Amino acid sequence: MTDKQRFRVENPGGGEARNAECSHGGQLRLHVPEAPHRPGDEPRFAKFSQQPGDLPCPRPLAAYQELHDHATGLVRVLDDEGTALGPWNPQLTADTVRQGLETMVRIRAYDTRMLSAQRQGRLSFCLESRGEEAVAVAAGMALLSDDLLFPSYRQQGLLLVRGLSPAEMACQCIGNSGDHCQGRQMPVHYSSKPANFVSISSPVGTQFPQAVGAAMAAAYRGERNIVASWLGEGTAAQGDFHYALNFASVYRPPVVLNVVNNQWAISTHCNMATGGKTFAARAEAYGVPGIRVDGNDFLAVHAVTSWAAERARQGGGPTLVELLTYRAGAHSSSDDPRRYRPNDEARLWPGGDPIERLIHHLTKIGEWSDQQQQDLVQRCEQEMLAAYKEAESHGTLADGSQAPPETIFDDVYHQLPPHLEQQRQELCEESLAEEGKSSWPQ
Ligand SMILES: Cc1ncc(C[n+]2csc(CCOP(=O)(O)OP(=O)(O)O)c2C)c(N)n1
Repeated sequence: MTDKQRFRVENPGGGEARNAECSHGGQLRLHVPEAPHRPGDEPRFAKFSQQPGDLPCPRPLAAYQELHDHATGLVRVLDDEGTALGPWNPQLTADTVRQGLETMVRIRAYDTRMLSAQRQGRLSFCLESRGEEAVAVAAGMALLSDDLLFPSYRQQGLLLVRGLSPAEMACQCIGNSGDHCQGRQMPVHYSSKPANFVSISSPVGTQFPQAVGAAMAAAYRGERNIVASWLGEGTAAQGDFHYALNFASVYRPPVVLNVVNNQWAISTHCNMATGGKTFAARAEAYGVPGIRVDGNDFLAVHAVTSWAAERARQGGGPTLVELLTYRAGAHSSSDDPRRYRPNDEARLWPGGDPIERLIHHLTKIGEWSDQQQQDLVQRCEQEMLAAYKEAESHGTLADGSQAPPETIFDDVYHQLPPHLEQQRQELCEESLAEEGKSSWPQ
């Protein structure tokens, strides 16, 4: 081809700009974002330019246009000195804030215990929420217990807020007889009907349209509960995000849609998931209010969730919330982040650590001490050790504990069709022949 031209691939992260061939005339351009830091680089994060008090707290039924600055800016309550300031301060009692701190420390201790069990070969897989505990715990505390939750796999803190026992959660990860799904779900795909916590699904993003649909149903039936859902910023590049926002924009159901922007989707940096300014700003295109909040500021997350929930309860419809945070742990127990990002990124994140920030705040107002913190950490570690031991009393990976094969048909159909009933019978006969080899309680 004689008219083949070369086009330029912009690479704002530095390094060699890549060239590619095209068969058109002229200089075409393709923008391929690079992560700002890779292993060996010195991370340079800009400090948050927004301060607590910079953004007003609008009335719950404000027009979405009134939240333009909230969608592009950052709602904060705790300043760098640990003082709670500004109109978004939720004015929580010291007891409530201490309860938030305790739940965040408990979930971190749970995650740590599960990772250690996985490393010892006692679990096949697990996934931490380290560094972003405030996202789930503060939101969970701001919502009502009837509100229906459609989380992603990193909001296990919601389960502790809703009173699930860590032993029950650990049984789910082991997939033993104490797991109400009887090992038929992947580890960390928790679900709990009493907690109104809908099962996590493996294909990321499906929960957003489901949550919008559930909120539409709640409004249609005249129920009182609202719905909340969470997904990661990487997942916000999926079609499901936009399907959900479109339905939310048309029917205005009572739903709080949260994008947890923790900077990384496994090894893919968040700048690969949006070419726009912020994730929250996408809401404006749908005529929905968008709010960007410091996700490591427990008080700000509580306040923004309360605001969005109140708007939904008053008939104002959906809100899109972007929680700016940092995934301090690995993506999962199968991931090694040292291969794609600098080791000290988490330490240098301008939003700090949510637990440290709340300790700082409580200490500053005279409601917490070093001794209380030490006691709390010790208590939580002991609790999680005991919970794990209790979970293992229902079966472990090592003892070959597995539900009998014929149970794959349980809880699937209200009435099993005849051909599957026949298959079940055949499996039962095989299981009988194997009797005595299984440690699963019959
Ligand atoms: C539809 C689909 N595509 C890909 C995957 C594989 N996968 C699992 S988690 C993940 C990264 C998601 O990142 P993000 O949405 O930012 O959430 P985070 O893990 O950071 O909380 C990917 C690609 C999947 N489970 N489902």
